[in-house]
Amino acid sequence: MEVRLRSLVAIFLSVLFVSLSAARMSGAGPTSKSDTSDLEVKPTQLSFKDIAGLSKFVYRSNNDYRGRKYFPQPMCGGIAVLDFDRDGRLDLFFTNGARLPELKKVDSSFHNCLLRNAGQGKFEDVTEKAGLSGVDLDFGFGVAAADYDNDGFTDLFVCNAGRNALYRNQGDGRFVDLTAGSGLDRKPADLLSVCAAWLDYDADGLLDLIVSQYTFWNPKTDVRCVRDGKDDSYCHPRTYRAVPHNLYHNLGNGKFEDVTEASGFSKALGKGMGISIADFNRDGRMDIFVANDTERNFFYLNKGAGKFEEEGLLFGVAYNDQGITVSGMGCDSADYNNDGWVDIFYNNLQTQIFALFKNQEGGFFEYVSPVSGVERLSRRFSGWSNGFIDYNNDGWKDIYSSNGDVDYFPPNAEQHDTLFESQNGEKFVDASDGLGPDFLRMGFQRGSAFLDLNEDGFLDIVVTSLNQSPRIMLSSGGNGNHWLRVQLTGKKSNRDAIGAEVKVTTGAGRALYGHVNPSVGFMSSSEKTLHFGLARETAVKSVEIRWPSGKIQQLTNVPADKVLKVEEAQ
Ligand SMILES: [Ca+2]
Ligand SMILES: [Ca+2]
Ligand SMILES: [Ca+2]
Ligand SMILES: [Ca+2]
Repeated sequence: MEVRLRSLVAIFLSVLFVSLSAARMSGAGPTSKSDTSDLEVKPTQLSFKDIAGLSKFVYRSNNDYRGRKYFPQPMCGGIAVLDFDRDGRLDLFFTNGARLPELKKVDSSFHNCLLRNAGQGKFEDVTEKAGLSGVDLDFGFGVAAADYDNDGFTDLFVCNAGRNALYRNQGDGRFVDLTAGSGLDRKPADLLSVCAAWLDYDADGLLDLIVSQYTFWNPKTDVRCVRDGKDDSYCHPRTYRAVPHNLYHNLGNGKFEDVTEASGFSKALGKGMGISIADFNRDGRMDIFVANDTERNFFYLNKGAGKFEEEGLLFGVAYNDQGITVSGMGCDSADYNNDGWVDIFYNNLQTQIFALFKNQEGGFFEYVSPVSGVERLSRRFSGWSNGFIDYNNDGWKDIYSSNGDVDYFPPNAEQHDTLFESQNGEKFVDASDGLGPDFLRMGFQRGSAFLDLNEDGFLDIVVTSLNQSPRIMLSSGGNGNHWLRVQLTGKKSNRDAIGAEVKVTTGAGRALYGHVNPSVGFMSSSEKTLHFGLARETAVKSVEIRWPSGKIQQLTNVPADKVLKVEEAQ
């Protein structure tokens, strides 16, 4: 009965949509000129509602800003999405800062936090039980979630000012810190690790790890900078030296080998922020993009046999179109124009222009911020985390950015998030204003992660903001568009299937592309499930999977509006 009612409602909505579209195309109807342009700018009216208040938890990102400024304070509040207890519901983990200059988590306001999803939009703080408060760590930044030992339980790697931490999920609700002796413990003192990403660069089925390093820093060597001769300010990054990023090869049995030197990573010195993983030139090997802060960006092309070559300059992603460096923050890689080639986005500070790079068939990237509208839309925002998400399920990936300036100087220090909606895979319009007051909350937004929290087929967003409660924003959904979500489990490939590529062909022949890469945005890990918006289509002709092992698997005639679970064929 209910199903029938829903179908009737769906039919009614489709008819309404078709009539509206027809009216718009013919120019008929009573709409004035401005009404029509409004319709064109915001064809859908989704909104986001913050449900964090439904749950009792004390976590707020705490960067300990109390007047005296310390260099890393603007970077606080990493997020990971993981189903740590495998009950089918996605849980949330947050990183946190430390007391300065002590550089210690002196009380619980600095603890990291694990929120267990109890269903019905409610979360339960299980940090203590899980052993994840991080009391023995210092100022935390990014977190990378993945099952590095292929036992079916998602593990965590947490980046810090001091030592980093590898937490193995024991499968009984507890995590154990297994960093000591793993090979991930040999980090030089004071090396500030910002982000990390898991990938299997040699396709041996074991997830390897890249860590973006920023510089050498500690509270004693922290440089004090002053603006206009009076106010303490965050120093320009040039105050600190650039360093190489680190690559670690997973040897199995909880051991990692630092292959920074052998892989070629040690040659490029940067100030690492976001990391993105994709096979950008489609040679079957996973490559790595790292956004650097005021240094050129790095594009590590995987040459096979454990070797990488940094070819950012050659591929056109090292600088912006004026050949200058910007404050690169978070980044994401996905195919936003549905041509089968993975593109790159990163954000940066106000006036610098967010960067959208269109992949020209694996040969080079074209800087399309000006022609796509991203230049005009991003000019007044300082962005940190971000991601390509098809929030309205029309089959075109939109661009989300978490915003807020580095420093606290007005005007335009506190900012709101933005969502640039893709019109046709080429042009973007700013849809932020229509997304509701929770989406538009002002502040210093930092980490972000995407997931379908309530499993309604519309992507939800979790965002941290400096010294504020995080927002857990549910999408209203309900615009009548259809979707398909694809959940992959590797057998020969890494169990998380990180690096797997999926091509969805709809009934009408439209091709959509995605690849598994939880390292999205800044300091954060999003869900691993791939999400495809199908617009008005209800049928998928085929789903083609290219596993990291190289195996190809195809499914045909897949129904829409469901999660398709696929295990790698043996
Ligand atoms: Ca595991
Ligand atoms: Ca490997
Ligand atoms: Ca879209
Ligand atoms: Ca949802």
